[in-house]
Amino acid sequence: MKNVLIIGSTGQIGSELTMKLRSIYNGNIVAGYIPGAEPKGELAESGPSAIVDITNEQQIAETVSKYHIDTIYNLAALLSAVAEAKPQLAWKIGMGGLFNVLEVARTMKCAVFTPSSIGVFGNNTPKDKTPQDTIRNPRTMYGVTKVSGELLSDYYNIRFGVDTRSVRFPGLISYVTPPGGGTTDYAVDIYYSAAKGEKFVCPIGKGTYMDMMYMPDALRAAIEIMEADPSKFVHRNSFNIASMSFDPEIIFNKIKEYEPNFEMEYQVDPLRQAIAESWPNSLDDTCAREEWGWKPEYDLDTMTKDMLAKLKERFKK
Ligand code: AKB
Repeated sequence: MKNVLIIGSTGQIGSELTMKLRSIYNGNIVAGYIPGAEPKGELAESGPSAIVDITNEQQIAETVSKYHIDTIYNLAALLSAVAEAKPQLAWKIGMGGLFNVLEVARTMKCAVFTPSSIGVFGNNTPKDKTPQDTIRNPRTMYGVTKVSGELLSDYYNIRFGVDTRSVRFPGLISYVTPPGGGTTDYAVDIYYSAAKGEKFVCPIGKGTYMDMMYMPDALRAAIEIMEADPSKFVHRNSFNIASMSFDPEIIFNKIKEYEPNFEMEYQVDPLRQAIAESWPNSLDDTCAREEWGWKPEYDLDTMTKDMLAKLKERFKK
């Protein structure tokens, strides 16, 4: 049995991760949310939920105590583009929030998963097959909080023995909950346009490669790393994971194989473009494969078929 608190359960990965955890564990799988972002539908009906504002340590501790939580999934964060508009808030949630979670985990003996991101890398990082251990010098607030979060999580593991684990997520693609405020969001939005039969206006320039991943693989990564035997771990915070890398032309042409009339034009957003250019073209995920058996299941083709089928079904209704 496992009792899990998901902080940020109504966000892009949170809602799907909560449902997945409820389908595999029979303990308390608590959907933590902030007022104004309440769980709805199946997420609200299939298990307990609680108001957990990550900036409020007391609230986290009370929920951990009430539901006998042993694992916290800390998914609260502002994504890269929106964090540039609100850097102070991004720090408060990303770092202040993480500190609160780690303190509760230290005193109440919980394991902690906090996703990191390809955003930890910067302009001086090797771009292709970016290694696990390399230069992390982002110039975005999102990246700064993610690098600091990796360091703080490792510190709590080494200094206090808190079982902290993490993966560096690439852009996550899903037909369930849309992302908001990320640099990689275009790779989700493009499927929505294609499924609705609309022309797509792409904010990221031709030739800009970034790593992406289909949500089912991302959910598996988040669960499998927390279930892994840590005796083989050389790293903890945080592992490169990868499944596919493409630029806007490649995903557009892939969608056109299934939707021949699909059209796209470019209107590059300078903020997102600068962030995208500072991120790797592709990651080397050898350490995750060797240390806990990571292996992706989806590639661009299988993901595209599934995304288009699911979204077209939805828009038909
Ligand atoms: C973003 O674009 O900000 C996120 C990420 C890659 O971490 N999707």
